[in-house]
Amino acid sequence: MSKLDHDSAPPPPRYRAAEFLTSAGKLSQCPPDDGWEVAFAGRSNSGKSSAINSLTNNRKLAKTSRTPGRTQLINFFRLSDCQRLVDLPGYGFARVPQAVKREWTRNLENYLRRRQCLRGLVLLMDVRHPLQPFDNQMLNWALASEMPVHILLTKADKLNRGPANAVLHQVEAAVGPHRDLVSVQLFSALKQTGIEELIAVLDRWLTDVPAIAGD
Ligand SMILES: Nc1nc2c(ncn2[C@@H]2O[C@H](COP(=O)(O)OP(=O)(O)OP(=O)(O)O)[C@@H](O)[C@H]2O)c(=O)[nH]1
Ligand SMILES: [Mg+2]
Repeated sequence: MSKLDHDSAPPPPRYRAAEFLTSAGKLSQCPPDDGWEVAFAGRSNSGKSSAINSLTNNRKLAKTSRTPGRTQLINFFRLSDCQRLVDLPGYGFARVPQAVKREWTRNLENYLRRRQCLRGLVLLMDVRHPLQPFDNQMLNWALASEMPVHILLTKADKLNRGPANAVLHQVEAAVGPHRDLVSVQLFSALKQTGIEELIAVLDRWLTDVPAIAGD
């Protein structure tokens, strides 16, 4: 896509119109690198597929599973001709063979490094186990490449309000120095809470027209 195509923003995305587009095992299998894309990343079992299903109000869209490591491919969901959601393979599941793990990591890194249309990363963490080593690795990568990150503290229904808010404040404090790039919220796919807050962030990213040097 030429720079001129970015001059006007697309309309607000219609999440409920989301459709499965394609799965990619590697970068070369991804859809054309144009328009606006937001990716959901996080440890295996953190609730990525469930969050996408809540957001799109479609329980069958992204496959969810009690068995970690269910989503092994990069899955693309189309919102419009120029806007997509991406369900990234979960990370950090011990029972997957080392060679397979290395391959996932390579594909994930390639996607994150090279995908020009990526406008932001939703980073999901189980509210009971926030900021694990992989989460910090993803955060550091995003900060280094100035990629905006929105942290979803998932499965908030597993904690009472007080303890859940305590985790929220703890994570907010940890990312505080990077407030310009990183935001945090509580989320529950089970109770359908936090969806409006998530949509507000995604609407912004999926319609953002980057300033073009020289304009
Ligand atoms: N209680 C509760 N369980 C949830 C919530 N979100 C997801 N789960 C459960 O957590 C498990 C994993 O959810 P998935 O959405 O498949 O997780 P994922 O991050 O896509 O996992 P991978 O595809 O393996 O990377 C499933 O059993 C879900 O039902 C939530 O908000 N509350
Ligand atoms: Mg999944």
